[in-house]
Amino acid sequence: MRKTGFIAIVGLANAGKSTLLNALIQQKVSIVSPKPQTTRDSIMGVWTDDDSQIVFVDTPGFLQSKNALGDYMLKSIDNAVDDVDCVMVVVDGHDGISDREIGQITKYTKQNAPVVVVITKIDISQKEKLLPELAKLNQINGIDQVFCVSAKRNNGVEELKNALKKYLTGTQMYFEEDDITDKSERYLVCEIIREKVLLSCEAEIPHGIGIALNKFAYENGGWSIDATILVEKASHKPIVLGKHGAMIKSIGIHARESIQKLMQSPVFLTLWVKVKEDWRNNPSILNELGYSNRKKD
Ligand SMILES: Nc1nc2c(ncn2[C@@H]2O[C@H](COP(=O)(O)OP(=O)(O)O)[C@@H](O)[C@H]2O)c(=O)[nH]1
Ligand SMILES: [Mg+2]
Repeated sequence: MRKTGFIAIVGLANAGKSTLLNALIQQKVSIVSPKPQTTRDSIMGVWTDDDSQIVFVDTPGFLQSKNALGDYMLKSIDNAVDDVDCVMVVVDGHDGISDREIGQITKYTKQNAPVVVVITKIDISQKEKLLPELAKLNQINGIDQVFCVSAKRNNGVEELKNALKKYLTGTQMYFEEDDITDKSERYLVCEIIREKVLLSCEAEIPHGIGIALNKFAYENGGWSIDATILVEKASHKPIVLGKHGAMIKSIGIHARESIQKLMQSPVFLTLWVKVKEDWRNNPSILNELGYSNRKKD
């Protein structure tokens, strides 16, 4: 019988949580970009092998909520750390450990689940700087283990995964053996498109974009997908479109490539850009895009 359980992945925005999740399960389920607030919702990544099933719950980074979407993101962190077998706090080793992180880690050590700290990005961290940072963790009582990894280079990730198995307390399988996430294909398709917009457009478009799927159908030997990129301000639309439509074309090419990989069949992708002012405070649009404030059951 396999040991099973849930492990929450928490930490500051941009710490490297989603990259670590993808490395742990050896599949890309959570999108990654250099921009903070790339992950909006808790997303589960599932690892199943001969002796265990680990359900990792990736979360948006800790943030100062400024709108209804921010409230939703914070709520999804609380829901994720509620009732897990272990809380894994991810820290960017290259940035050093901030007081805010020390505070968060201390808070988690006072809750029920064991706390593990993972220092990541050691591929770009200097050893001399890392050691004093590690010393800061020694001051905190109740951290069960500390690991140093590079998720990007896949260094130390297998060792981490094996070490995490000891925290699993269940025996019930939560997912099928070949499941990799709790999210639907429709959700992953929208996330891929959002990732490509974040990666393509520079700082001008911070995080105010949403993706609405108008069509998702298998026809004529491939997936026919039609999606709208929602922007918050009229001035953002020409940025996403680019000069003579060059930007949206490039977003489309990259998105199609990744979606084809996900769906394992040809993809016909049509993208639109629409201005929806202040959509991040509009309950009906938030709901339509899947950011509804449901409680974990
Ligand atoms: N060099 C390096 N960069 C990383 C590593 N892990 C994540 N990153 C980068 O850090 C940025 C934020 O990563 P992401 O996983 O989205 O962070 P999240 O906001 O915590 O989920 C991205 O540009 C990643 O490519 C790592 O191990 N090494
Ligand atoms: Mg993330």
